[in-house]
Amino acid sequence: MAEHDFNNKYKSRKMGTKEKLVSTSKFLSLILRHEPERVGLTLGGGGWVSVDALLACCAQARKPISLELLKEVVATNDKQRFAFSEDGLLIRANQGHSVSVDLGLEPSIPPDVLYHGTASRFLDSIWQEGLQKRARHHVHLTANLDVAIAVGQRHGKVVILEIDARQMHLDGHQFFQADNGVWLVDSVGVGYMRLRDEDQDIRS
Ligand code: HQG
Repeated sequence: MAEHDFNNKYKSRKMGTKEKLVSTSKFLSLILRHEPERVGLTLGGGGWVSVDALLACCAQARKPISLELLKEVVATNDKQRFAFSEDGLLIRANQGHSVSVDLGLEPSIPPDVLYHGTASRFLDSIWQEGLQKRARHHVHLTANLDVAIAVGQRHGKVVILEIDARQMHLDGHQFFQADNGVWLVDSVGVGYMRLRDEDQDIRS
């Protein structure tokens, strides 16, 4: 379900708990990453917003979320998309923003190899331009092959690019690790990647 389909789903009274958690997560992604103005919110420094303000704005916009549900979404989210501040008063999306946000991440040394899952139909363009961040703030990479496969499958027939992160780092490219473990870079040049062999455990 696209984030934008939340409205219709949310109205359904038949929603089970898991479905409610998923649709609330999608709605929170929409608000905390892309369109905070949809409920009259503005993201503060680091992408943080007051939990009280978030809940009040959602209620005002007729998309009420209880504090209990919010806590459950944050705790159970499959990709740890959201985080509370230590005092629990603020909340933000850990990564994936399209609105301008400085997450305040410090550069980190990446593992030697990282993966990027994408769709085979994008390969021609990727071999021309390298990996570009598109609508997001960064290109997203992962050390976990299964995660890369799942991310690529969202776009079509999955292919996995193996990124020579060690060499990129040695050449001065900055890597950041989001709070949920995703690795973020500005772009990846063609010279740093190769297609992972198809006989090496790719599920399609
Ligand atoms: C592709 C999810 C053509 C790129 C995941 C990708 C991730 C190019 C698509 C996070 C290209 C952008 C990000 C080029 C890049 N030519 N296509 N030169 N350069 N692309 O969704 O990495 O569920 O913005 O390969 O877990 O798929 O949102 O990026 O296929 O961490 O929490 O352009 O989104 O997290 O797609 O996914 P996306 P992504 P969430």
